[in-house]
Amino acid sequence: MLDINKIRADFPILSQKVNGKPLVYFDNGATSQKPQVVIDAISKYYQEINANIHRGVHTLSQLATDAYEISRGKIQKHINAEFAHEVLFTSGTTHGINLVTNGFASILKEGDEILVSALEHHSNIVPWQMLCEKTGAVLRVIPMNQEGELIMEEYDKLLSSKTKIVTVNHISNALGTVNPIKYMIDKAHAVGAAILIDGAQAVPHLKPDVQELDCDFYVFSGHKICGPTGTGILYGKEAWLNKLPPYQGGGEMIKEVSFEKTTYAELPHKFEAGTPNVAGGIVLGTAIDYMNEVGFDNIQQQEKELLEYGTKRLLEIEGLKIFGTAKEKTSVISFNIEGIHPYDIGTIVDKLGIAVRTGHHCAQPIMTFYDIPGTIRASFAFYNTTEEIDMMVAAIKRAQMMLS
Ligand code: 7TS
Repeated sequence: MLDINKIRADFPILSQKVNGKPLVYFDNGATSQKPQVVIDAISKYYQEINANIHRGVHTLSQLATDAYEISRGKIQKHINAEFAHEVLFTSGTTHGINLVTNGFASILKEGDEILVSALEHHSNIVPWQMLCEKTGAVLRVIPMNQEGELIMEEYDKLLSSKTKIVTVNHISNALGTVNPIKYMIDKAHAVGAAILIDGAQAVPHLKPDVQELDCDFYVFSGHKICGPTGTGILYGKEAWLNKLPPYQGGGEMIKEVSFEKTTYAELPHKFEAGTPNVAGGIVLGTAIDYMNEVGFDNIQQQEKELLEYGTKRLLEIEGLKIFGTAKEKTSVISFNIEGIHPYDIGTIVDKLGIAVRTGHHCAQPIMTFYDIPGTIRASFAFYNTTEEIDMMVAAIKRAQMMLS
């Protein structure tokens, strides 16, 4: 069991007041808060070893390079990648997806098909649409049902020899649905298609095993797992990363440059042009260490309780409807209250110290499916408590009284 008070003491921001009220932070789907070890590691890096990496022979450059590569190794181990060079540092999930779609521009032909799920965040829709525009490939959508689950019979029907790549999130940011990705990966491979898993909302809750999953690409952001903003990871199978062309040209991604011809560096450097976010990459390793110290079993146990308690308490509110009632769900609750715009509730509860997200959550097609302008989303992390849920419920009831 988690010692929740001890965990909360690791996060200085959680003891702050917002608008004169104790902060209740339920916007973890947007970004997680940072523990003191992560905050300290950032200043320690700049105080002690700041230097550019993979270049100077001088001591600081070597220290920074070593720390960066040690962090890559930690992430490799965390997701169980076969090789460290399959783990690419990016600026986040969006960057990782764009790197892959950019690479597929040289692979896809007119009439090839890309399957995208109905549950995606815009960052896993728009880059594929841009790829279709470039190549003449066709985007097909794996539909969802009222519960917010993808319909696997429809997925099976959509798959064909025309399918070149499938893209789906591990967990939906707007509804919390956990998708049956192992099934989807195996089915994609059965027709010879590649598959990308957007793990942005999964890695805060679980440890993905990319070898067991056998996915071709797995992307996530560092800032949602207690790490710094501007960090992220693209895992790609070695064979795919060797096949894809570089994303950006520049320093550090080359073997040799002449005006006649340039040859590219080996993995992972081929995809890491320019000076990277050195501090961020190193500290992402610190964040992953922290999450593992807390323990993913503990994290899941705490979040399961929050999901169950939160669902029960929220449903006590008259006229409240939850969107996303999948059997497999993580600690995200999206809801609306009859006759009240989600934005109005969000604004009032903020005045009472409660941070929730309102709107379409960068997943407009889901809102269109339910024919709603948006939802109020409470997304819980392991450092949240049932007492905080009580505070949110009281604040929502107050907002409801004021608005009706
Ligand atoms: N994919 C999913 C499933 C996400 O939830 C997000 C961010 C992204 C991709 C993009 O990640 P980024 O780090 O590159 O921006 N989701 C959210 C959210 O739900 N609220 O704010 C950001």
